[in-house]
Amino acid sequence: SNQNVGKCPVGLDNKEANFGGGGTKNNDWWPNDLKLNILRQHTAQSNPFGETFNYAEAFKTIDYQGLKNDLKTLMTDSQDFWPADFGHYGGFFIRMSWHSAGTYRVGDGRGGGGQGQQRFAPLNSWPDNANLDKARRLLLPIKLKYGNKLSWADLFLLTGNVALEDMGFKTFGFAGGRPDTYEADESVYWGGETTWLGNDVRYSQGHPGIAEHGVLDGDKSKKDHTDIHSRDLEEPLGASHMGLIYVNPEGPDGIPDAAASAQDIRTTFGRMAMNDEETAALIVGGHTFGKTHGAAPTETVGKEPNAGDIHQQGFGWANSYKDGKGPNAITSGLEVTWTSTPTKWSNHYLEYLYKYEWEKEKSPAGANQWVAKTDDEIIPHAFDKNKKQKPRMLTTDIALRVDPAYEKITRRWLEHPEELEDAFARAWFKLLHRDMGPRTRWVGPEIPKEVSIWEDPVPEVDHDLVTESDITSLKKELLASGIEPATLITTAWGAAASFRGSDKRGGANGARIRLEPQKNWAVNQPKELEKTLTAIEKVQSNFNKGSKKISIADLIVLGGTAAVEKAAGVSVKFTPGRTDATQEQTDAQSFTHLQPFTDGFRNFGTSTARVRTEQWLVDKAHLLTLSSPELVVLLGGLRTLNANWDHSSHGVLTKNPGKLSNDFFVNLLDTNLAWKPSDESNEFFEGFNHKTGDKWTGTRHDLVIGSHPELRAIAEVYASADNKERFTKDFVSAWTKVMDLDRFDVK
Ligand code: HEB
Repeated sequence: SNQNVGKCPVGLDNKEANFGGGGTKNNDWWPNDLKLNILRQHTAQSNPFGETFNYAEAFKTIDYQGLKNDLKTLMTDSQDFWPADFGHYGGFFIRMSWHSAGTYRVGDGRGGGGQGQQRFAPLNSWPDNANLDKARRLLLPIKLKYGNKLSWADLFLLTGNVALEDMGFKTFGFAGGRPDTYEADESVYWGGETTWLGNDVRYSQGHPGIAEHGVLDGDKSKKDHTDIHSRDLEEPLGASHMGLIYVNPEGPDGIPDAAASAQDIRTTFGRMAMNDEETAALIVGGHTFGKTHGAAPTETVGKEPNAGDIHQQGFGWANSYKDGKGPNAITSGLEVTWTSTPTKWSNHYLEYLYKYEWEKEKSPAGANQWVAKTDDEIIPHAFDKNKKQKPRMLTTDIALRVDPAYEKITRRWLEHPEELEDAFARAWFKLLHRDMGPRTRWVGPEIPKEVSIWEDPVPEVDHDLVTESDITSLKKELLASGIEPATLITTAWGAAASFRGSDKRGGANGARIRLEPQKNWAVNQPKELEKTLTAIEKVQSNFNKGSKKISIADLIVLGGTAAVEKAAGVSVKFTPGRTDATQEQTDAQSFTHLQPFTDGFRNFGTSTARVRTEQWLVDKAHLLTLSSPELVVLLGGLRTLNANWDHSSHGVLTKNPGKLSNDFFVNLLDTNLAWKPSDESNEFFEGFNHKTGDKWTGTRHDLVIGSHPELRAIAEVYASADNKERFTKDFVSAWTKVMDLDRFDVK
């Protein structure tokens, strides 16, 4: 009999449950275990569409105008379960879109609106996303109507765009094509804090947060202004607190210091790849619309969706203050309406910001906010046509006036609203599309013609592609060009493996490995790279003398592919069609974020302050969209190809370096091999096989393949006597996959 029968199961935690995946688990016993789970997310096992559904193709057939009309109708179709402020949901939906896209951070390209992640924890329950559960639910009828042709990811963003248009703003355009995921993305580091709105971890590595320096507001002698102005937000985070999209609206750590708040804004929006002008445009443009919600103290607000009761059906933040909605809604606890026309595009936000002087006040919920020093009651009430109010702002709004750089920009827009319009349109479009990758992934009738530099554009192919026989002769020339095969391989790898699946930037296309900053990255061995590129250019200029043309980007990949083919003894697929970008088409500063700290596949780099070498390896594999078998086969295979970044022999566990074989696995798993650390760092190791007398060296990248039970299990497959062919086949297909990661033009 079931011992739980008769007990109330509510409140039973997972560890206690004796079925359904309960019990004490590996992660409880060994929290430091290397996790591979991020390499097997979003597979057919969680996705009801399986593997074959092509969302972009489906979106192409949607009734786009019908969809936009439905969204426009919804804007003013106020629903009882969550009535629209001022009779228009526009502001609410803009906030939903912005919070969907705004989690993007350029440091690792993760976050962002590309997967519809706002439906899942933790994002669905972040304090900053309070009540957006209602915004998403308002969209459900439209989602169900358009079904497979419309992902939630696209819908969240398109809705914000349509909201802007419906309120009189001309947008820069819109592109669809973001397929949904069906589980939480576990790959994103949101911070190490265990409390909502905490920031004890993210600032603890650099300058401390001001919280530890006493209260800033009030006694000047007690405060340490230098710290707040220089506190270091850990990479790659883009928010000042756990559970916020960017910064605390009340000011740093809740302290209403607008100048200090500007610093936090600059840092966090910078992590989103926005400069001062883009940042100011987004905040000004966004807060031209809608209002904040803090009718009363927040005690009446219930738990977030992910902690909610089963009968709430995914809703959270139930509010028992009066009817808990409309004029009684409590979201941020702030109570501000910025402009006199919160459902119309205008320049009122800046007009008021500069027309009035501002003083601190507390919202009805007790939060720090600002009110105009005036008797002008010009702001409408969201639900009572007869009520008028004074203009109000958040500390982060005041920051746009007190910070000298933001002030310069916003004063110019005060005089030239058309420049604000242009800046906001562009910044908003960038916000929504930044993580989509090249425009070959974009679909729909509203794609702007104008190409932006942040798209990392590559020229279009303007010539006939090479034929099979051209490819054969070019391979011969590349192999005879005097460049070592191993160098051809590392160069091709270096170009292609700059790709990251998170925001789909990088990759071999564009041949940006020959441009700033990539050509100077240590991992790319700048001096040697220069020689290699010179030799490749020679092959190119010989070939391009004829009627056909080939790009450097194609030749870089073809060189590596030819070398792999020779080393493997089987043919390796090559898909031409890459083009070469210019330095002018390349935002060098923005590309610095793609520089790898480590690349285990080239045996480059070691642990950093917060990340073990092998965790970097898994992280890199995730950015390359590799599965764990692909990680293992590529690493082991590349070692036998002698493809270490610095030509070291770490992990080259073969007597025949340069020949593709499963020797790495065979030798690593040899029972007679014993390793010991070769220095204090515990990063480098010496191996001695007391039976064969072989001596090897290796790094943590190499040894983790033999020590982690799951990676080892895969290594055993590739070491098996009957799997030599499988090994070669799997290596070659993983190699081709990496070479073509950025080829959305042919996928
Ligand atoms: Fe914002 C709202 C904050 C930015 C748009 N905002 C809001 C709020 C807050 C905030 C607190 C309220 C919520 C409630 O409901 O209560 N923001 C903020 C901050 C920042 C921002 C701190 C940074 C500085 N925004 C932003 C941006 C945008 C926006 C960028 C866009 C573009 N918001 C917005 C809107 C709203 C808000 C539209 C309204 C909503 C409604 O109406 O509902």
